[in-house]
Amino acid sequence: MKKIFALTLATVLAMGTLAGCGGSSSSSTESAPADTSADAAVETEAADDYKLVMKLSHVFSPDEQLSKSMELVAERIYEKTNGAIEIQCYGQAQLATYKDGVEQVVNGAQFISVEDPSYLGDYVADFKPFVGPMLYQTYDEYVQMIETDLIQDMIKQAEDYNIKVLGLDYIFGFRNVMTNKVIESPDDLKGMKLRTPGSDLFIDTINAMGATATSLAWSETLSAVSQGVVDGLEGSEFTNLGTKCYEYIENVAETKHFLGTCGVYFPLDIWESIPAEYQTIIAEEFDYGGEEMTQICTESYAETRAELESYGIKFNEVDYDAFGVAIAGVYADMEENDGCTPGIYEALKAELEIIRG
Ligand code: X3X
Repeated sequence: MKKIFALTLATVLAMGTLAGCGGSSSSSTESAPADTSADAAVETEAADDYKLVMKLSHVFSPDEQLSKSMELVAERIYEKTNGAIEIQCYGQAQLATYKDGVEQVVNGAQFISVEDPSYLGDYVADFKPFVGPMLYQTYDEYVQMIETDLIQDMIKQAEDYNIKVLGLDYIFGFRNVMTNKVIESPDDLKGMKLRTPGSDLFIDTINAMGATATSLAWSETLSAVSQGVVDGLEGSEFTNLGTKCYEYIENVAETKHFLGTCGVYFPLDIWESIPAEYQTIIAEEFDYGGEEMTQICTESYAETRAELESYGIKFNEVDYDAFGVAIAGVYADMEENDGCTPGIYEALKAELEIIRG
């Protein structure tokens, strides 16, 4: 296919004009301007023997949808580029993850980081409130929020730190509190140590909710629960089932304090070196992969919850308003101390009002 494209392009170039097939870099909303230079042919010919290998890193286990979705996206990209773009997926923190993973991207390693968007907050502060506590009531609200100018502008700002955001909606369910006692209000969390990922947003939020946040890598988490180092953790039902949390805890308090989601972060300097036709394929497949994963998790939630209940997990509602009051200070604190744009929380809520209609 590429050969035909190259011959066609060479023919058109020989005719002097190249109308309307400049391709589009997914880093902008408009198509890139048509390139009528001879380089276009050279660039496309270069694509014939072009080869790029990237390592993709995340913390999820093979049984979790995120692992499966990343493998699917990598396979599709490999096939559609005839092997020119090879993405090797490494789960369960075999490579750098969390803050360290995002740092690899910033430093321009041949590395793709798949992490919670709050880790982008170390570079563009407003990504923290964007995924802040108790903001979203549905997956769809979050997906629509991503498309707002407010968030698209943050995505553009991330490029100043060499981060090309290729997706933000690898959603794996709302995160709830998982313990061995019934939690209904912030008072019930007093004196309890809960494991969180090492994201400042998570640590600040769990502390505000009444517990003492203890940040641990996922790989250390369940042993810490079983040894009593922590009293519980927070995470989604998909995490619960996919990593067998149900063998260590029996109560899930439905705080829905975070939407569990991951973004895909690609080094911009490497991105810009990739031929446009391959950029388009990569961007489209990661975009589709997030949509597909969100759909799979939406459709399988009831079955996942039922299976957890069959293993003895007991779900309970919580005093949602009391937790809402408890976490309100997290947003104020982000604006006062974390360099977030003053009024960003109000701006996010205003966007949500429009989305909710
Ligand atoms: O950065 C990506 C997620 O925030 C990871 O969350 P974490 O460390 O609670 O892991 C979730 C599990 O599903 C991983 O198996």
